[in-house]
Amino acid sequence: MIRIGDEVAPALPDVVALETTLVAHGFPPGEGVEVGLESERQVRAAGGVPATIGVLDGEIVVGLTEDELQRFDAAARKVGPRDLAVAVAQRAVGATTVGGTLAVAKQVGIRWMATGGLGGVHRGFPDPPDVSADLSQLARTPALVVSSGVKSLLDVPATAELLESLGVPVLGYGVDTLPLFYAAAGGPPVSARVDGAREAAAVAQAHWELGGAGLLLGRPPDEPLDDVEPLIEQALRAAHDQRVHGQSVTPFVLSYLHRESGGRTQRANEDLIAQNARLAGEIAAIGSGG
Ligand code: PSU
Ligand code: MN
Repeated sequence: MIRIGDEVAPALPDVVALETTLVAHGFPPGEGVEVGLESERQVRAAGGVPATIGVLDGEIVVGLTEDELQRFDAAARKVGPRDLAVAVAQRAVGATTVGGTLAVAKQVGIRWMATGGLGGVHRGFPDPPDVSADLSQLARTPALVVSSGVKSLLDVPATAELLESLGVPVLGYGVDTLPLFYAAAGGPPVSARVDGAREAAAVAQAHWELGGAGLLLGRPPDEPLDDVEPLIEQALRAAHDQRVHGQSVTPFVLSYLHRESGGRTQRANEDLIAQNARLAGEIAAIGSGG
């Protein structure tokens, strides 16, 4: 049921898992694929081996080819941990979220992943009681996820609290607070700061030796946007007024922001995804004992 690419199988300790939801649903039509390919290039440049993961033709593919990746467009199903089996059985094109990708990584033994921003507790909890399955899957998967923290359209302090409850270390990459996706400053405190890829890899290895599972490493974007919050509030209001809910909220809000910011959030999002992929590649190369 799981097909592992030729390049991926022999290199598992160095492999960085990449997701397909951001390819299919995180950017305007046609643009997500380039973001995914750039992430792969960044992982390679840093000495790691990328494995972009998704569901295709009744199989879970670990290490999609470029041609295969082209099939992950807006028509793809968004696939979290609960949706993997159904997507396989129904032969859907399934774009895996962070949670969906981690569930696959767990099965095949991949220890590293990169994304833009982790999902979490949506603002307004418990009405609706919308909490991303990224969190529960991270809590049960021995892998380190590099991201620009938690997406700031969420309730980031509540998400940080829940990660503590779940026993997930929240590390800051050279910072003491969790990055806020587009913004670097103003987030809740991290559980520990690490300075450099080597220290991040050492903490992850120690956590796994102690029977721990997932870790989050928050890397602040190199060129943060600090003025997006009013637009986020506007986007969330629009989502509410248009009765957008469940899995559609995040893609709706991201595309609203990309459009209404004149492309600024889109460029920032592309850049931070590439930066996170590079760092994950660096950590994977070190973490495997290099
Ligand atoms: N990071 C981005 N863009 C995205 C995502 C992450 O820069 O679109 C995706 C990831 O796949 C993450 C998902 O798992 O958003 C969270 O969706 P939800 O809130 O519905 O769980
Ligand atoms: Mn949700």
